[in-house]
Amino acid sequence: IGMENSCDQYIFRSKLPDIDIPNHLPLTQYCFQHLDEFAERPCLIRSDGSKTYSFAEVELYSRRISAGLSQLGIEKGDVVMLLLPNCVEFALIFLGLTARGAACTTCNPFYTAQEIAKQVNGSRAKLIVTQAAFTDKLMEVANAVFHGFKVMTTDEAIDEYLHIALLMEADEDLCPAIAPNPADVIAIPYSSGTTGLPKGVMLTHRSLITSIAQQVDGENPNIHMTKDDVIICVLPMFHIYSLSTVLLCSLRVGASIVVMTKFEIVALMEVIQKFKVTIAPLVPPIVLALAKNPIVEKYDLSSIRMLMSGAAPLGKDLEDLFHSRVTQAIIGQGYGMTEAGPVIAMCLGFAKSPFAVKVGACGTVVRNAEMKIVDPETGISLPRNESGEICIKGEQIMKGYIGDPEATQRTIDKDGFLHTGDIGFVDDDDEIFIVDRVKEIIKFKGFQVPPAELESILLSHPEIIDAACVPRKDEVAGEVPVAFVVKASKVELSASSVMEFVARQVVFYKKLRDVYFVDAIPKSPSGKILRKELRLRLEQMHRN
Ligand code: 4UW
Repeated sequence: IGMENSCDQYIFRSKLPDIDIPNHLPLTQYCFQHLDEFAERPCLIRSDGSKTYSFAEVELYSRRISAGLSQLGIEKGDVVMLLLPNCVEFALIFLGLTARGAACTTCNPFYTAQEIAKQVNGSRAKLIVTQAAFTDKLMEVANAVFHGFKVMTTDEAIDEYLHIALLMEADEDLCPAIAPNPADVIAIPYSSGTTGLPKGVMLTHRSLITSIAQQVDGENPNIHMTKDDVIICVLPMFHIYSLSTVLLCSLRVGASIVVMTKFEIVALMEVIQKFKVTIAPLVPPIVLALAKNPIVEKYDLSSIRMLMSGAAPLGKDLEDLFHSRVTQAIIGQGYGMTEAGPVIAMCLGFAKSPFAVKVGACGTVVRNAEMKIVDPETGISLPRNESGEICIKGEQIMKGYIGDPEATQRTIDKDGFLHTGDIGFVDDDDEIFIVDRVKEIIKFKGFQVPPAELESILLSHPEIIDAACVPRKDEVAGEVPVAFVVKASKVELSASSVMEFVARQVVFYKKLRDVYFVDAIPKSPSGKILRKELRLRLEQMHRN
Protein backbone atom coordinates (compact mmCIF):
# COMPACT_ATOMS: atom_id res chain seq x y z
CA ILE A 1 0.00 0.00 0.00
CA GLY A 2 1.15 3.53 -0.59
CA MET A 3 4.46 3.97 -2.30
CA GLU A 4 6.71 1.41 -3.84
CA ASN A 5 9.94 1.92 -5.62
CA SER A 6 10.36 -0.41 -8.57
CA CYS A 7 12.59 0.20 -11.58
CA ASP A 8 13.51 3.62 -10.18
CA GLN A 9 9.91 4.76 -10.29
CA TYR A 10 8.02 6.07 -7.29
CA ILE A 11 4.46 4.81 -7.69
CA PHE A 12 1.60 5.95 -5.45
CA ARG A 13 -1.60 3.97 -4.85
CA SER A 14 -4.85 4.26 -2.95
CA LYS A 15 -5.08 3.22 0.69
CA LEU A 16 -8.09 1.15 -0.40
CA PRO A 17 -7.35 -2.33 -1.78
CA ASP A 18 -7.87 -3.03 -5.48
CA ILE A 19 -11.19 -4.66 -6.35
CA ASP A 20 -12.55 -6.77 -9.21
CA ILE A 21 -14.21 -4.41 -11.67
CA PRO A 22 -16.71 -5.94 -14.13
CA ASN A 23 -15.50 -3.70 -16.93
CA HIS A 24 -16.05 -6.41 -19.53
CA LEU A 25 -19.76 -5.45 -19.43
CA PRO A 26 -21.48 -2.84 -21.59
CA LEU A 27 -22.01 0.35 -19.55
CA THR A 28 -25.82 0.17 -19.33
CA GLN A 29 -25.68 -3.43 -18.11
CA TYR A 30 -23.15 -2.43 -15.45
CA CYS A 31 -25.21 0.59 -14.34
CA PHE A 32 -28.38 -1.47 -14.03
CA GLN A 33 -26.68 -4.56 -12.56
CA HIS A 34 -28.40 -4.12 -9.16
CA LEU A 35 -31.66 -2.73 -10.55
CA ASP A 36 -33.76 -5.34 -8.69
CA GLU A 37 -32.79 -3.81 -5.37
CA PHE A 38 -34.29 -0.42 -6.21
CA ALA A 39 -36.39 -0.77 -9.40
CA GLU A 40 -39.41 1.15 -8.10
CA ARG A 41 -37.49 3.89 -6.32
CA PRO A 42 -37.15 7.38 -7.79
CA CYS A 43 -34.24 7.65 -10.18
CA LEU A 44 -34.53 10.91 -12.14
CA ILE A 45 -36.51 13.70 -10.51
CA ARG A 46 -37.23 17.05 -12.15
CA SER A 47 -36.44 19.68 -9.56
CA ASP A 48 -39.70 21.53 -10.33
CA GLY A 49 -41.51 18.40 -9.20
CA SER A 50 -43.25 17.94 -12.57
CA LYS A 51 -42.05 14.40 -13.21
CA THR A 52 -40.16 11.53 -11.60
CA TYR A 53 -38.89 8.42 -13.38
CA SER A 54 -38.26 5.24 -11.40
CA PHE A 55 -35.17 3.14 -12.05
CA ALA A 56 -37.32 0.57 -13.84
CA GLU A 57 -38.70 3.28 -16.12
CA VAL A 58 -35.27 4.68 -16.86
CA GLU A 59 -34.04 1.22 -17.77
CA LEU A 60 -37.09 0.66 -19.97
CA TYR A 61 -36.61 4.00 -21.73
CA SER A 62 -32.96 3.19 -22.39
CA ARG A 63 -34.14 0.18 -24.44
CA ARG A 64 -36.96 2.07 -26.15
CA ILE A 65 -34.66 4.90 -27.12
CA SER A 66 -32.09 2.42 -28.36
CA ALA A 67 -34.79 0.85 -30.57
CA GLY A 68 -35.94 4.28 -31.77
CA LEU A 69 -32.39 5.33 -32.61
CA SER A 70 -31.90 2.20 -34.65
CA GLN A 71 -35.09 2.93 -36.59
CA LEU A 72 -33.74 6.41 -37.32
CA GLY A 73 -30.66 4.83 -38.84
CA ILE A 74 -28.27 5.42 -35.94
CA GLU A 75 -25.85 2.50 -36.04
CA LYS A 76 -23.36 1.12 -33.57
CA GLY A 77 -20.33 3.42 -33.72
CA ASP A 78 -22.25 6.48 -34.97
CA VAL A 79 -21.91 9.75 -33.07
CA VAL A 80 -24.82 11.82 -31.74
CA MET A 81 -24.44 15.24 -30.15
CA LEU A 82 -26.35 16.15 -27.00
CA LEU A 83 -26.68 19.94 -27.08
CA LEU A 84 -28.71 20.18 -23.91
CA PRO A 85 -28.84 21.92 -20.58
CA ASN A 86 -29.54 19.65 -17.63
CA CYS A 87 -32.80 17.76 -18.13
CA VAL A 88 -33.95 14.19 -17.57
CA GLU A 89 -33.99 13.66 -21.35
CA PHE A 90 -30.23 14.15 -21.36
CA ALA A 91 -29.82 11.13 -19.11
CA LEU A 92 -32.40 9.02 -20.95
CA ILE A 93 -30.89 9.65 -24.38
CA PHE A 94 -27.37 9.14 -23.13
CA LEU A 95 -28.39 5.70 -21.86
CA GLY A 96 -30.31 4.90 -25.07
CA LEU A 97 -27.27 5.78 -27.15
CA THR A 98 -25.05 3.65 -24.96
CA ALA A 99 -27.43 0.73 -25.25
CA ARG A 100 -27.37 1.21 -29.04
CA GLY A 101 -23.56 1.18 -29.01
CA ALA A 102 -23.50 4.71 -30.43
CA ALA A 103 -21.26 7.43 -29.00
CA CYS A 104 -22.49 10.61 -27.45
CA THR A 105 -20.59 13.86 -27.79
CA THR A 106 -21.71 16.34 -25.16
CA CYS A 107 -21.74 20.04 -25.97
CA ASN A 108 -22.58 23.18 -24.04
CA PRO A 109 -25.92 24.46 -25.46
CA PHE A 110 -24.81 28.04 -24.82
CA TYR A 111 -21.94 27.70 -27.24
CA THR A 112 -22.01 29.95 -30.30
CA ALA A 113 -22.76 28.42 -33.72
CA GLN A 114 -19.05 28.61 -34.49
CA GLU A 115 -18.09 26.62 -31.39
CA ILE A 116 -20.81 24.03 -31.98
CA ALA A 117 -19.83 23.60 -35.64
CA LYS A 118 -16.23 22.80 -34.71
CA GLN A 119 -17.40 20.02 -32.43
CA VAL A 120 -19.90 18.64 -34.96
CA ASN A 121 -17.15 18.55 -37.58
CA GLY A 122 -14.58 17.03 -35.23
CA SER A 123 -16.87 14.32 -33.90
CA ARG A 124 -18.81 13.77 -37.17
CA ALA A 125 -22.08 13.82 -35.26
CA LYS A 126 -24.98 12.61 -37.45
CA LEU A 127 -27.73 13.83 -35.18
CA ILE A 128 -27.98 16.80 -32.80
CA VAL A 129 -30.44 16.46 -29.94
CA THR A 130 -31.41 19.82 -28.46
CA GLN A 131 -34.21 21.99 -27.11
CA ALA A 132 -36.31 24.31 -29.30
CA ALA A 133 -34.66 27.40 -27.81
CA PHE A 134 -31.26 26.38 -29.19
CA THR A 135 -32.36 25.53 -32.74
CA ASP A 136 -31.94 29.13 -33.97
CA LYS A 137 -28.20 28.63 -34.13
CA LEU A 138 -28.39 25.43 -36.12
CA MET A 139 -28.77 27.00 -39.57
CA GLU A 140 -25.46 28.73 -39.08
CA VAL A 141 -24.00 25.49 -37.72
CA ALA A 142 -25.18 23.63 -40.85
CA ASN A 143 -23.42 26.17 -43.08
CA ALA A 144 -20.13 25.55 -41.31
CA VAL A 145 -20.37 21.76 -41.11
CA PHE A 146 -18.93 19.57 -43.86
CA HIS A 147 -21.46 16.74 -43.57
CA GLY A 148 -25.22 16.48 -43.24
CA PHE A 149 -26.84 15.99 -39.84
CA LYS A 150 -30.33 15.60 -38.46
CA VAL A 151 -31.81 17.58 -35.61
CA MET A 152 -34.16 16.42 -32.86
CA THR A 153 -35.87 18.47 -30.19
CA THR A 154 -36.71 17.17 -26.72
CA ASP A 155 -39.33 19.73 -25.73
CA GLU A 156 -41.48 21.50 -28.34
CA ALA A 157 -42.05 19.66 -31.61
CA ILE A 158 -40.85 21.70 -34.62
CA ASP A 159 -42.07 20.82 -38.12
CA GLU A 160 -38.76 20.56 -39.89
CA TYR A 161 -37.06 18.58 -37.12
CA LEU A 162 -37.42 15.17 -35.51
CA HIS A 163 -39.02 14.91 -32.10
CA ILE A 164 -38.02 12.86 -29.07
CA ALA A 165 -41.43 11.13 -29.07
CA LEU A 166 -40.03 8.97 -31.88
CA LEU A 167 -37.60 7.56 -29.36
CA MET A 168 -39.71 7.58 -26.19
CA GLU A 169 -42.57 5.75 -27.91
CA ALA A 170 -40.50 3.21 -29.82
CA ASP A 171 -41.11 -0.49 -29.22
CA GLU A 172 -38.53 -1.79 -26.77
CA ASP A 173 -38.95 -5.28 -28.20
CA LEU A 174 -37.27 -3.98 -31.33
CA CYS A 175 -34.18 -2.97 -29.36
CA PRO A 176 -31.45 -4.36 -31.60
CA ALA A 177 -28.93 -6.80 -30.19
CA ILE A 178 -25.44 -5.42 -30.53
CA ALA A 179 -22.12 -7.04 -29.78
CA PRO A 180 -20.48 -4.41 -27.60
CA ASN A 181 -16.76 -4.51 -27.07
CA PRO A 182 -15.35 -3.00 -23.84
CA ALA A 183 -13.04 -0.88 -26.02
CA ASP A 184 -15.91 0.69 -28.01
CA VAL A 185 -16.12 4.47 -27.65
CA ILE A 186 -19.41 5.62 -26.10
CA ALA A 187 -18.69 9.14 -24.88
CA ILE A 188 -16.76 11.92 -26.58
CA PRO A 189 -16.63 14.94 -24.29
CA TYR A 190 -14.37 17.75 -25.51
CA SER A 191 -11.27 19.01 -23.76
CA SER A 192 -8.19 20.92 -24.80
CA GLY A 193 -6.02 18.77 -22.49
CA THR A 194 -2.56 20.09 -21.83
CA THR A 195 -2.25 22.18 -25.01
CA GLY A 196 -4.00 23.47 -28.12
CA LEU A 197 -7.61 23.45 -29.27
CA PRO A 198 -10.49 21.39 -27.85
CA LYS A 199 -10.25 17.74 -28.87
CA GLY A 200 -12.70 14.84 -28.66
CA VAL A 201 -11.82 12.61 -25.70
CA MET A 202 -12.65 8.98 -26.47
CA LEU A 203 -14.09 7.24 -23.43
CA THR A 204 -15.12 3.59 -23.69
CA HIS A 205 -17.44 1.23 -21.82
CA ARG A 206 -14.35 0.02 -20.00
CA SER A 207 -13.02 3.43 -19.02
CA LEU A 208 -16.34 4.75 -17.73
CA ILE A 209 -17.17 1.56 -15.81
CA THR A 210 -13.69 1.51 -14.25
CA SER A 211 -14.03 5.10 -13.08
CA ILE A 212 -17.50 4.54 -11.61
CA ALA A 213 -16.30 1.40 -9.81
CA GLN A 214 -13.27 3.26 -8.46
CA GLN A 215 -15.70 5.78 -6.98
CA VAL A 216 -18.59 3.73 -5.61
CA ASP A 217 -17.85 -0.03 -5.76
CA GLY A 218 -16.20 -2.35 -3.23
CA GLU A 219 -16.77 -3.26 0.40
CA ASN A 220 -15.35 0.08 1.40
CA PRO A 221 -16.25 2.35 -1.52
CA ASN A 222 -14.22 5.56 -1.86
CA ILE A 223 -17.53 7.46 -2.06
CA HIS A 224 -20.13 5.88 0.19
CA MET A 225 -23.23 6.44 -1.89
CA THR A 226 -26.34 4.24 -1.53
CA LYS A 227 -29.97 3.89 -2.58
CA ASP A 228 -30.97 6.00 0.41
CA ASP A 229 -29.13 9.00 -0.96
CA VAL A 230 -30.56 11.96 -2.83
CA ILE A 231 -27.99 13.67 -5.00
CA ILE A 232 -28.31 17.13 -6.51
CA CYS A 233 -27.48 17.39 -10.19
CA VAL A 234 -26.89 21.10 -10.69
CA LEU A 235 -23.53 20.86 -12.47
CA PRO A 236 -23.97 20.52 -16.23
CA MET A 237 -24.20 16.94 -17.45
CA PHE A 238 -22.31 17.87 -20.60
CA HIS A 239 -19.23 18.10 -18.36
CA ILE A 240 -17.66 14.80 -17.34
CA TYR A 241 -17.81 15.57 -13.59
CA SER A 242 -21.60 15.57 -13.56
CA LEU A 243 -21.93 12.82 -16.15
CA SER A 244 -19.74 10.38 -14.22
CA THR A 245 -19.87 11.22 -10.52
CA VAL A 246 -23.47 12.43 -10.41
CA LEU A 247 -25.40 10.58 -13.09
CA LEU A 248 -23.60 7.29 -13.67
CA CYS A 249 -22.52 6.67 -10.06
CA SER A 250 -26.09 7.29 -8.85
CA LEU A 251 -27.52 4.86 -11.41
CA ARG A 252 -25.06 2.21 -10.24
CA VAL A 253 -25.94 2.50 -6.54
CA GLY A 254 -29.62 3.44 -6.80
CA ALA A 255 -29.40 7.00 -5.47
CA SER A 256 -32.12 9.47 -6.52
CA ILE A 257 -30.96 12.28 -8.81
CA VAL A 258 -32.66 15.68 -8.58
CA VAL A 259 -32.06 17.41 -11.91
CA MET A 260 -31.78 21.21 -11.88
CA THR A 261 -31.58 23.09 -15.16
CA LYS A 262 -29.27 25.79 -13.93
CA PHE A 263 -27.58 27.14 -10.84
CA GLU A 264 -29.33 29.89 -8.95
CA ILE A 265 -28.69 30.17 -5.23
CA VAL A 266 -32.28 30.50 -3.96
CA ALA A 267 -33.57 27.75 -6.22
CA LEU A 268 -30.73 25.50 -5.12
CA MET A 269 -31.49 26.11 -1.44
CA GLU A 270 -35.16 25.37 -1.98
CA VAL A 271 -34.45 22.19 -3.85
CA ILE A 272 -31.99 20.95 -1.21
CA GLN A 273 -34.52 21.61 1.51
CA LYS A 274 -37.52 20.21 -0.35
CA PHE A 275 -35.92 16.98 -1.54
CA LYS A 276 -33.71 16.51 1.54
CA VAL A 277 -30.63 16.27 -0.58
CA THR A 278 -27.90 14.20 1.10
CA ILE A 279 -25.04 14.53 -1.41
CA ALA A 280 -24.04 17.77 -3.10
CA PRO A 281 -21.34 17.62 -5.77
CA LEU A 282 -20.39 21.23 -6.48
CA VAL A 283 -17.68 23.47 -7.87
CA PRO A 284 -15.80 26.19 -5.92
CA PRO A 285 -17.89 29.19 -7.13
CA ILE A 286 -21.07 27.51 -5.86
CA VAL A 287 -19.34 26.65 -2.58
CA LEU A 288 -18.40 30.34 -2.38
CA ALA A 289 -22.02 31.39 -2.78
CA LEU A 290 -23.13 28.84 -0.17
CA ALA A 291 -20.49 30.02 2.27
CA LYS A 292 -20.98 33.76 1.86
CA ASN A 293 -24.51 34.53 0.74
CA PRO A 294 -26.63 35.50 3.80
CA ILE A 295 -29.77 34.03 2.21
CA VAL A 296 -28.38 30.54 2.83
CA GLU A 297 -29.01 30.90 6.58
CA LYS A 298 -32.77 30.90 5.97
CA TYR A 299 -32.73 27.33 4.72
CA ASP A 300 -32.52 23.98 6.40
CA LEU A 301 -29.49 22.23 4.95
CA SER A 302 -29.27 19.58 7.66
CA SER A 303 -29.98 16.75 5.20
CA ILE A 304 -26.62 17.21 3.47
CA ARG A 305 -24.11 14.66 4.70
CA MET A 306 -21.54 14.88 1.93
CA LEU A 307 -20.38 17.87 0.00
CA MET A 308 -17.84 17.49 -2.74
CA SER A 309 -15.97 20.11 -4.67
CA GLY A 310 -13.95 19.61 -7.81
CA ALA A 311 -12.97 20.91 -11.25
CA ALA A 312 -11.00 23.83 -9.79
CA PRO A 313 -9.04 24.56 -6.61
CA LEU A 314 -11.01 25.09 -3.39
CA GLY A 315 -9.34 27.54 -1.02
CA LYS A 316 -8.77 26.42 2.58
CA ASP A 317 -10.45 29.49 4.04
CA LEU A 318 -13.49 28.94 1.90
CA GLU A 319 -13.74 25.32 2.97
CA ASP A 320 -13.52 26.30 6.65
CA LEU A 321 -16.08 29.05 6.24
CA PHE A 322 -18.46 26.72 4.51
CA HIS A 323 -18.00 24.03 7.14
CA SER A 324 -19.18 26.45 9.80
CA ARG A 325 -22.53 26.59 7.96
CA VAL A 326 -23.07 22.87 7.44
CA THR A 327 -21.24 21.39 10.38
CA GLN A 328 -22.78 17.95 9.97
CA ALA A 329 -21.45 17.43 6.44
CA ILE A 330 -18.18 15.88 5.36
CA ILE A 331 -16.54 18.30 2.95
CA GLY A 332 -13.88 17.12 0.58
CA GLN A 333 -12.50 17.41 -2.91
CA GLY A 334 -12.27 15.22 -5.91
CA TYR A 335 -9.69 15.83 -8.59
CA GLY A 336 -10.55 14.88 -12.13
CA MET A 337 -9.74 15.52 -15.75
CA THR A 338 -11.88 14.64 -18.76
CA GLU A 339 -9.03 12.56 -20.27
CA ALA A 340 -8.59 10.62 -17.01
CA GLY A 341 -12.07 9.13 -17.31
CA PRO A 342 -12.41 11.41 -15.17
CA VAL A 343 -11.55 10.79 -11.50
CA ILE A 344 -7.86 10.85 -10.57
CA ALA A 345 -8.13 11.36 -6.83
CA MET A 346 -10.98 11.41 -4.33
CA CYS A 347 -11.33 12.45 -0.70
CA LEU A 348 -11.10 9.36 1.52
CA GLY A 349 -13.29 11.11 4.08
CA PHE A 350 -16.18 10.08 1.79
CA ALA A 351 -15.38 6.35 2.17
CA LYS A 352 -17.76 4.00 3.96
CA SER A 353 -15.04 3.54 6.60
CA PRO A 354 -13.60 7.02 6.25
CA PHE A 355 -10.03 8.16 6.73
CA ALA A 356 -8.95 11.42 8.30
CA VAL A 357 -8.20 14.03 5.63
CA LYS A 358 -6.64 17.48 5.55
CA VAL A 359 -8.21 20.72 4.45
CA GLY A 360 -6.78 21.75 1.07
CA ALA A 361 -6.01 18.23 -0.16
CA CYS A 362 -7.73 17.20 -3.35
CA GLY A 363 -8.01 13.53 -2.42
CA THR A 364 -5.96 10.36 -2.64
CA VAL A 365 -5.39 8.51 -5.90
CA VAL A 366 -8.33 6.21 -6.72
CA ARG A 367 -8.00 2.42 -6.27
CA ASN A 368 -7.03 0.15 -9.20
CA ALA A 369 -4.75 2.90 -10.47
CA GLU A 370 -1.16 4.06 -10.27
CA MET A 371 0.07 7.59 -9.85
CA LYS A 372 3.49 9.05 -10.38
CA ILE A 373 4.81 12.57 -9.95
CA VAL A 374 7.46 13.49 -12.51
CA ASP A 375 9.90 16.32 -12.93
CA PRO A 376 8.41 18.23 -15.89
CA GLU A 377 11.87 18.93 -17.30
CA THR A 378 13.56 15.55 -16.93
CA GLY A 379 10.59 13.17 -16.67
CA ILE A 380 12.21 11.50 -13.65
CA SER A 381 9.71 10.29 -11.05
CA LEU A 382 9.81 12.02 -7.69
CA PRO A 383 9.29 10.78 -4.12
CA ARG A 384 6.73 12.04 -1.60
CA ASN A 385 6.53 15.72 -0.74
CA GLU A 386 8.25 16.78 -3.95
CA SER A 387 6.21 18.68 -6.53
CA GLY A 388 6.06 17.63 -10.15
CA GLU A 389 3.62 16.79 -12.90
CA ILE A 390 0.85 14.44 -11.76
CA CYS A 391 0.50 11.34 -13.98
CA ILE A 392 -2.16 8.64 -13.73
CA LYS A 393 -2.46 5.12 -15.13
CA GLY A 394 -5.33 2.66 -15.12
CA GLU A 395 -8.13 1.22 -17.23
CA GLN A 396 -10.24 4.34 -16.61
CA ILE A 397 -8.17 6.71 -18.74
CA MET A 398 -9.19 7.72 -22.26
CA LYS A 399 -8.48 5.64 -25.32
CA GLY A 400 -7.10 8.78 -26.96
CA TYR A 401 -8.16 11.93 -28.75
CA ILE A 402 -10.43 11.39 -31.72
CA GLY A 403 -8.52 11.76 -34.99
CA ASP A 404 -5.42 13.12 -33.26
CA PRO A 405 -2.87 10.38 -32.56
CA GLU A 406 -0.09 12.94 -32.08
CA ALA A 407 -1.91 14.72 -29.27
CA THR A 408 -2.68 11.31 -27.77
CA GLN A 409 1.00 10.37 -27.86
CA ARG A 410 2.00 13.63 -26.24
CA THR A 411 -0.46 13.01 -23.41
CA ILE A 412 -0.14 9.27 -22.68
CA ASP A 413 3.48 8.14 -22.29
CA LYS A 414 4.96 4.82 -23.43
CA ASP A 415 4.31 3.30 -19.99
CA GLY A 416 0.61 4.15 -20.23
CA PHE A 417 0.63 7.13 -17.86
CA LEU A 418 -1.62 10.07 -18.70
CA HIS A 419 0.16 13.39 -18.09
CA THR A 420 -2.26 15.84 -16.49
CA GLY A 421 -0.34 19.10 -16.87
CA ASP A 422 -1.04 19.74 -13.16
CA ILE A 423 1.79 20.25 -10.69
CA GLY A 424 1.40 18.77 -7.24
CA PHE A 425 2.78 16.42 -4.62
CA VAL A 426 1.73 13.43 -2.53
CA ASP A 427 2.23 13.91 1.22
CA ASP A 428 3.11 11.41 3.97
CA ASP A 429 -0.56 10.41 4.31
CA ASP A 430 -1.04 9.77 0.57
CA GLU A 431 -3.00 12.99 0.15
CA ILE A 432 -2.52 15.02 -3.02
CA PHE A 433 -2.01 18.75 -3.13
CA ILE A 434 -2.12 20.66 -6.41
CA VAL A 435 0.17 23.69 -6.40
CA ASP A 436 0.40 24.89 -10.01
CA ARG A 437 -0.31 24.04 -13.62
CA VAL A 438 2.07 23.59 -16.55
CA LYS A 439 -0.72 23.28 -19.09
CA GLU A 440 -2.26 26.20 -20.92
CA ILE A 441 -5.87 25.82 -19.83
CA ILE A 442 -7.71 28.63 -18.07
CA LYS A 443 -10.51 27.53 -15.73
CA PHE A 444 -13.44 29.91 -15.30
CA LYS A 445 -15.69 28.50 -12.56
CA GLY A 446 -14.45 25.04 -13.51
CA PHE A 447 -15.26 25.56 -17.21
CA GLN A 448 -12.41 25.10 -19.67
CA VAL A 449 -11.20 28.14 -21.59
CA PRO A 450 -8.54 27.03 -24.08
CA PRO A 451 -6.14 29.93 -24.74
CA ALA A 452 -5.28 28.54 -28.19
CA GLU A 453 -8.90 28.99 -29.25
CA LEU A 454 -8.98 32.64 -28.16
CA GLU A 455 -5.59 33.25 -29.74
CA SER A 456 -6.74 31.90 -33.10
CA ILE A 457 -9.79 34.19 -32.97
CA LEU A 458 -7.57 37.16 -32.10
CA LEU A 459 -5.19 36.36 -34.96
CA SER A 460 -8.11 36.36 -37.39
CA HIS A 461 -8.57 40.07 -36.60
CA PRO A 462 -7.03 42.06 -39.49
CA GLU A 463 -5.40 44.57 -37.17
CA ILE A 464 -3.82 42.09 -34.76
CA ILE A 465 -0.48 40.56 -35.59
CA ASP A 466 0.19 38.48 -32.49
CA ALA A 467 -1.63 37.51 -29.31
CA ALA A 468 -1.41 35.36 -26.19
CA CYS A 469 -4.08 34.56 -23.61
CA VAL A 470 -3.40 33.68 -19.98
CA PRO A 471 -5.43 33.32 -16.77
CA ARG A 472 -5.77 36.15 -14.28
CA LYS A 473 -6.73 35.23 -10.71
CA ASP A 474 -10.29 36.12 -9.74
CA GLU A 475 -12.03 35.70 -6.42
CA VAL A 476 -15.37 34.55 -7.80
CA ALA A 477 -14.48 32.69 -11.01
CA GLY A 478 -11.10 31.38 -9.86
CA GLU A 479 -9.53 32.52 -13.12
CA VAL A 480 -10.58 34.76 -16.01
CA PRO A 481 -9.02 34.96 -19.48
CA VAL A 482 -7.07 38.07 -20.45
CA ALA A 483 -5.06 38.76 -23.60
CA PHE A 484 -1.74 40.31 -24.51
CA VAL A 485 -2.08 41.72 -28.01
CA VAL A 486 0.37 43.09 -30.58
CA LYS A 487 -1.44 45.39 -32.99
CA ALA A 488 -0.41 46.20 -36.54
CA SER A 489 1.62 49.41 -36.55
CA LYS A 490 -0.16 52.74 -36.54
CA VAL A 491 -3.70 51.39 -36.25
CA GLU A 492 -6.16 52.71 -33.72
CA LEU A 493 -7.46 49.70 -31.85
CA SER A 494 -9.11 49.86 -28.46
CA ALA A 495 -9.09 47.14 -25.84
CA SER A 496 -12.89 47.22 -25.74
CA SER A 497 -13.22 46.65 -29.49
CA VAL A 498 -10.89 43.65 -29.24
CA MET A 499 -12.92 42.27 -26.33
CA GLU A 500 -16.11 42.81 -28.29
CA PHE A 501 -14.64 41.07 -31.35
CA VAL A 502 -13.94 37.93 -29.30
CA ALA A 503 -17.15 38.11 -27.28
CA ARG A 504 -19.30 37.76 -30.42
CA GLN A 505 -17.67 34.44 -31.24
CA VAL A 506 -17.54 32.60 -27.92
CA VAL A 507 -19.67 31.37 -25.03
CA PHE A 508 -19.91 33.81 -22.10
CA TYR A 509 -17.17 32.32 -19.93
CA LYS A 510 -14.53 32.53 -22.67
CA LYS A 511 -14.94 36.29 -23.05
CA LEU A 512 -11.78 38.31 -22.47
CA ARG A 513 -11.86 40.35 -19.27
CA ASP A 514 -8.94 42.56 -20.26
CA VAL A 515 -6.63 43.29 -23.17
CA TYR A 516 -3.07 44.56 -22.74
CA PHE A 517 -1.30 45.98 -25.78
CA VAL A 518 2.36 45.03 -25.99
CA ASP A 519 5.18 45.33 -28.55
CA ALA A 520 5.91 41.62 -28.69
CA ILE A 521 4.76 38.32 -27.21
CA PRO A 522 7.60 36.63 -25.32
CA LYS A 523 8.45 33.32 -27.00
CA SER A 524 10.93 30.47 -26.64
CA PRO A 525 13.47 29.88 -29.45
CA SER A 526 11.12 27.22 -30.82
CA GLY A 527 8.29 29.76 -31.00
CA LYS A 528 6.28 28.63 -27.97
CA ILE A 529 4.54 31.40 -26.04
CA LEU A 530 6.22 31.90 -22.65
CA ARG A 531 2.99 31.87 -20.69
CA LYS A 532 4.63 31.77 -17.31
CA GLU A 533 6.37 35.04 -18.08
CA LEU A 534 3.07 36.65 -19.04
CA ARG A 535 1.42 35.33 -15.86
CA LEU A 536 4.26 36.88 -13.83
CA ARG A 537 3.89 40.17 -15.68
CA LEU A 538 0.20 40.18 -14.78
CA GLU A 539 0.93 39.56 -11.12
CA GLN A 540 3.44 42.41 -11.11
CA MET A 541 0.97 44.76 -12.79
CA HIS A 542 -1.60 44.01 -10.13
CA ARG A 543 0.83 44.42 -7.29
CA ASN A 544 1.71 47.94 -8.46
N1 4UW B 1 -8.38 21.12 -7.61
C1 4UW B 1 -7.66 21.85 -8.49
C2 4UW B 1 -9.28 20.19 -8.03
C3 4UW B 1 -9.43 20.01 -9.44
C4 4UW B 1 -8.65 20.85 -10.30
C5 4UW B 1 -9.88 19.52 -11.49
O1 4UW B 1 -12.64 20.09 -17.21
P1 4UW B 1 -11.62 19.07 -16.91
O2 4UW B 1 -11.07 18.25 -18.00
O3 4UW B 1 -12.17 18.02 -15.86
C6 4UW B 1 -12.53 18.28 -14.56
C7 4UW B 1 -13.10 17.15 -13.82
C8 4UW B 1 -13.33 17.22 -12.49
C9 4UW B 1 -13.96 16.20 -11.68
C10 4UW B 1 -14.53 15.08 -12.19
C11 4UW B 1 -15.17 14.07 -11.35
C12 4UW B 1 -15.15 14.33 -9.91
O4 4UW B 1 -15.69 13.50 -9.14
C13 4UW B 1 -14.54 15.50 -9.43
O5 4UW B 1 -14.49 15.76 -8.10
C14 4UW B 1 -15.59 15.71 -7.24
C15 4UW B 1 -13.97 16.40 -10.29
O6 4UW B 1 -12.39 19.36 -14.06
O7 4UW B 1 -10.44 19.86 -16.20
C16 4UW B 1 -9.34 19.19 -15.65
C17 4UW B 1 -8.47 20.14 -14.87
O8 4UW B 1 -9.21 20.87 -13.88
C18 4UW B 1 -8.38 21.13 -12.74
C19 4UW B 1 -7.03 20.50 -13.06
O9 4UW B 1 -6.19 21.46 -13.65
C20 4UW B 1 -7.41 19.42 -14.06
O10 4UW B 1 -6.35 18.97 -14.88
N2 4UW B 1 -8.97 20.50 -11.55
N3 4UW B 1 -10.18 19.21 -10.21
N4 4UW B 1 -9.99 19.51 -7.14
N5 4UW B 1 -7.77 21.75 -9.82
